[in-house]
Amino acid sequence: MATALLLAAPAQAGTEQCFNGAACVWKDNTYSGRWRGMVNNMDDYYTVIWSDHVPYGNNYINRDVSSVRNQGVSCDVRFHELTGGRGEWLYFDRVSEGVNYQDPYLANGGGSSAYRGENWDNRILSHRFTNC
Ligand SMILES: [Ca+2]
Ligand SMILES: [Ca+2]
Repeated sequence: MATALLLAAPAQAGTEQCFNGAACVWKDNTYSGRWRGMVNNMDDYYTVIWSDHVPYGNNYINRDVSSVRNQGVSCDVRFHELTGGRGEWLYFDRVSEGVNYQDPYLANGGGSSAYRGENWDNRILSHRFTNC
């Protein structure tokens, strides 16, 4: 029954939440949990709220990112372990390149930088668009 199907449909989730031009981050693995899409460079995730923030508790991304996607249209992105684009980083191409543009599980590394093999779960604190 159509009405029941509509009511049962889950809220938009996963990579469909991400939008063109944005670097997207999720709190949990496999693009789930709280998320944020960002079209500008961000210096400090401790000061950036989740897109679906709720009016209680801690609304900030903090050091909680577990999966990422670069849906940048014209830029690649580097996710950094420290604020202000400092420290080690992971490199993701733009989604149009078809490979290396997202990772559902950062605990086993990801991206294409020299640090890709490290545990990146709950480690990212800033990002920089690059190669635009
Ligand atoms: Ca997390
Ligand atoms: Ca991974």
